[in-house]
Amino acid sequence: MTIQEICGSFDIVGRYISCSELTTGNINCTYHVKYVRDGEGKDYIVQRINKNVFKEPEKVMENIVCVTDYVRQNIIKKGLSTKRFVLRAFLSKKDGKPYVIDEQGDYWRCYRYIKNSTTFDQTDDLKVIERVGVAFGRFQDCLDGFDACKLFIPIKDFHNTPKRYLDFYNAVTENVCGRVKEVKCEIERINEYKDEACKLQSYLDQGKLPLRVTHNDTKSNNVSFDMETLEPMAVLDLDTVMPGALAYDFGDAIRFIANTELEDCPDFEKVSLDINKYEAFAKGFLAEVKHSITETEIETLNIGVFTMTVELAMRFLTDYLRGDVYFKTKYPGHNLDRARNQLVLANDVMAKMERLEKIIRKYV
Ligand code: GN1
Ligand code: MG
Repeated sequence: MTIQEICGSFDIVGRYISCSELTTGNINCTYHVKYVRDGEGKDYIVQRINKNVFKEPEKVMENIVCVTDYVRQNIIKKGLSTKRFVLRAFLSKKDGKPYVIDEQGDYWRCYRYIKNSTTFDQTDDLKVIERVGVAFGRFQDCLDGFDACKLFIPIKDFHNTPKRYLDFYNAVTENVCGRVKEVKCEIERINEYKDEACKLQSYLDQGKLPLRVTHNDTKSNNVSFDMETLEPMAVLDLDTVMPGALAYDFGDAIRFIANTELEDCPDFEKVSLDINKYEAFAKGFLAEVKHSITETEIETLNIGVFTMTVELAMRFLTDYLRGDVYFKTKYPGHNLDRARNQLVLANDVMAKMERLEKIIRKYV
């Protein structure tokens, strides 16, 4: 099926004009589609779900519908626009499902593109960073009372760091591409971080942390902003919503937005944790969650930053060792660059831990 035919299978009205591929995501294939209806432009986001990563796409979509329906009710209560502050998945004309299956058995979905919106891969604007924090914090707030256990687990053990270590060691042992010899130092470094990086999981195993609905992919480019007012609006990319620890979302967001460079920048000597960016995000996020956050959650936020950074380093390196089969790559050493970048960042996070703790205490 062509993109035009896919769009035609959803319950959207108007005339198809054009489509262009968006290349920021590492997993799914995403297209920005333009329609016109009654002389007015209408835009949509159409995505092919990666079946290699999401084995049961229909259940991923059930999660998304369930979560967005709940968030929508709370957005209404807050007096905000549901068109701009929450994603809407369109339904198939044929069977009313929130996806369409093509002749190859691939699953496609379609969302409304929020008019006059933009996203940030990286920014030096601390106000914007604070607002990314507000958006992810508000997402938590809008899911307050939602039973996380109702959700399907789209990827098992997604942030289970000890399991990620096992997977990594398997990739090292199998050494299918013969790349282990190039990355001895990185393997050693990941090993050294193991005890610290596995702490968060042990808090969870001991039942010390509440299970929340977490987003699990809190990169700044997963928040849409109003292009003119720079107001933060809907949280995007809900594929990995599932039960988890608040520190996952805090940590993942920080490792992305407070990195002085993009996560795949190969100039590793330039990579560090920008304390001002850290503080801006923490301020926005904590303002939204401070009435519900527990003391143990507060204690684990920065462990989450370290854990998420090491985990990403390990996932990128695992994929490099396996021959780049999971993340999309733009050049042969791309996953290796990403892994090295995250290791430099993890090291700097550790070095700045005391300062990070002080900042958290300032805002709770
Ligand atoms: C993947 O495709 P994207 O950018 O939404 C990955 C995340 C990583 C991220 C790193 C399902 O997300 O876990 O943090 O790349 N998503 C999945 O950029 O593995
Ligand atoms: Mg994602």
